[in-house]
Amino acid sequence: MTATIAREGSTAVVTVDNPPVNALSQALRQGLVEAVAELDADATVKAVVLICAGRTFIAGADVNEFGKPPQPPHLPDVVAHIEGAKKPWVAAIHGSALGGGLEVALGCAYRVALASASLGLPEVKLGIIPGAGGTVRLPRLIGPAAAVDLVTSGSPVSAKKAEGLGLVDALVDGDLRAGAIGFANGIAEKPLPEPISRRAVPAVESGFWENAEKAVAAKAKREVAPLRALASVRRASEADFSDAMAFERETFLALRGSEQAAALRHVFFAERAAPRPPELAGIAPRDIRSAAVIGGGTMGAGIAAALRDAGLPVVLIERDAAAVERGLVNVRAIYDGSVKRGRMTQAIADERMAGVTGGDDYALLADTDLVIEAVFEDLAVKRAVFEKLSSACRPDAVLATNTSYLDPNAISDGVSHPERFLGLHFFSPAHIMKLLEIVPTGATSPEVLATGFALARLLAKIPVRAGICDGFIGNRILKVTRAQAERLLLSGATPSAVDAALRAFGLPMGPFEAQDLGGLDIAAFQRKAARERGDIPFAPVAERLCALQRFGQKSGGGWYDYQPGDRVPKPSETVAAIIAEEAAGKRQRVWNEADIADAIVLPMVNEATRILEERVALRSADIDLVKIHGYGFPRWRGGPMHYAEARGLGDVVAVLDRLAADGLADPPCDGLRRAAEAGGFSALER
Ligand code: 3H9
Repeated sequence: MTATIAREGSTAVVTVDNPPVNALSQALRQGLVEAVAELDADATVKAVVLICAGRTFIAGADVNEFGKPPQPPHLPDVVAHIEGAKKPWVAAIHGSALGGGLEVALGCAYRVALASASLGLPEVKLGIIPGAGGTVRLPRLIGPAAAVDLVTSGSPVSAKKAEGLGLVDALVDGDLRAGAIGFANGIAEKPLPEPISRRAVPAVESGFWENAEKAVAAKAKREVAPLRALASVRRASEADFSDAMAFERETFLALRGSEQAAALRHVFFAERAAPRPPELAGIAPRDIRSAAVIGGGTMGAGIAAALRDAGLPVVLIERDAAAVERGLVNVRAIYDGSVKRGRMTQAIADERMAGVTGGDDYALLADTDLVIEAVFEDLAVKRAVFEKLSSACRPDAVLATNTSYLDPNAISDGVSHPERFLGLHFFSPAHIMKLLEIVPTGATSPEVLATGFALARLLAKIPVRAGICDGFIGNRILKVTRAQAERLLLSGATPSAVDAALRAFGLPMGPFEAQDLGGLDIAAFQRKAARERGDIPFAPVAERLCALQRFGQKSGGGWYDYQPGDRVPKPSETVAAIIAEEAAGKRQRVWNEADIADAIVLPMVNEATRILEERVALRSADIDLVKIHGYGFPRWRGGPMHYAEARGLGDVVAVLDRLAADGLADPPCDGLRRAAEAGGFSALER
């Protein structure tokens, strides 16, 4: 039974119990309709409390049902039944009331909530809009402006804020069930409030909708759902209830079958699968109650802040007192920035900072549970750090390297108790970026690997297990992206054309703008190391720019020129001249946006397929998460692997074959051809 009824005097309590998150499955929808009918018919019942078992109120429609034909009773009808009930229903909210869950609550006569609860309509994050009256009832209850915010952002609000908006009638302290029953008893004898569907929408000032449309469009870029959600709220504010409901439902159903919704659903499930690799099921992680970071540069300071934000006390170790001081200043700068941007109060920043201590003596780490090394990318330097850690730390302390290019097996050579060592590859800025590549060595124990995943959960990061190769998953693909971008320059494209094409594809910036922002020197350093290993990196133009000290924005020029104090990229004659020299004698062609995007994105897919075949990544969805959370690949495209599958792997192979024939990309690898024949990458996931 997904909805059961109990009696508390004249109040009935309907308890929804549909783990894990009380999603509105067909059985639950049916159960709610039956509960309304039963309680309407029971003259002893004066009011009804709708409450949920488990960790949350109803978290929405069942996303697993989205690919299938809708089964009756449909949610709008369920909500209408509740709204039309003869007794007042009181939604008692804990955890999250999201999507269809909030729509059910809007059908209730009243809503009460624990202060810790949150309420929202996150549908746009799944590429859809609310489909059971959310866009129609919300403006009637809280006014169009607040409704637009909630519906188009998809972000939930706290119960306290919801109370201020009029979305929640009362906050309950302590026992939600008892508080809700008390509330229900208090309103049981009052006349039923007017159903939200019959209320009028407050008027808006002139120009409101036009301004809202501009603001939403600017934020949504090429995401379809937010503007459609806005249109639905507008319709709800301008048309009668039933007309607006029909408009909302039609839009919901059309978007549900869209490519963007499929991509966003793919990411939704990938994000939930990532923290729980099946091979670690049942393996208990080690306890992490304290942490240390070795190295207080940009990366180390960011990692320290990430650990501290998760509530851990952090020790920052540097070479000497002056370096310790610089490291602490770097951490402080992160918190100052957060205060300035309004992300935290000064008091919280001070409290966080008070939990970060610095020192140059490894003896401070005698009782630390986790140490993350983030020193200079040099094997000898890193090995020296781990030699000291081997003797300074407890034998069960987890030791991690944040290397992005070096081989963790080589770094851990000589570490005592090597089963406690692993790679934890953070992305910069480490306190903000969601991605964490977790890289076990041959010796890492399952328990320590599980600790890496548990840490990711603690830090609210998306963990992806990566095998050992040059650049792991993300940077290995990035190398191909950059090489492709230069190939295009030598065949007739310009940096600004390439960047514009990738932005049009949906990335926040193109590869050349991104290099100018991050600095060309880091990649140059990595290419030097690669050459020393016998590799032949392809970056003819970037090498010449570095030789001219054109390292990007920080040196006043890189792929573009910059005016002093200005970050606006201007096409550079110097760069154009270098490109022309390097391109001399090579076949030139005319590039359009779509062809440029193909010539960058599809070789990424090819390299990612090799990564999958070599089991450097275990699932193609993991690669999607790496690109979305580490490199700005548009979420609404589902990541490169989902994009390739949705487009058709046969087409991807054909385009790569054509590019390869013109010398503009590697031919498709065998794995990609096999996946194309099999109809998907799952054929390569063993
Ligand atoms: C909607 O409602 C449309 C309506 O307007 C119109 C209808 C007509 N369905 O996140 P967690 C699973 S659209 C099915 O790790 P947490 C999830 O896959 C929906 N399954 O937990 C995972 O499964 P597993 C709008 C769902 O405690 C397990 O639950 N609603 C759904 O960290 C635990 O998930 C949303 O978008 C679902 N809707 O966070 C809400 N939700 O264990 C999406 C979760 O097998 N959900 N699962 O891997 C969330 O934001 C979080 O799950 C929540 C709990 C905050 C509720």
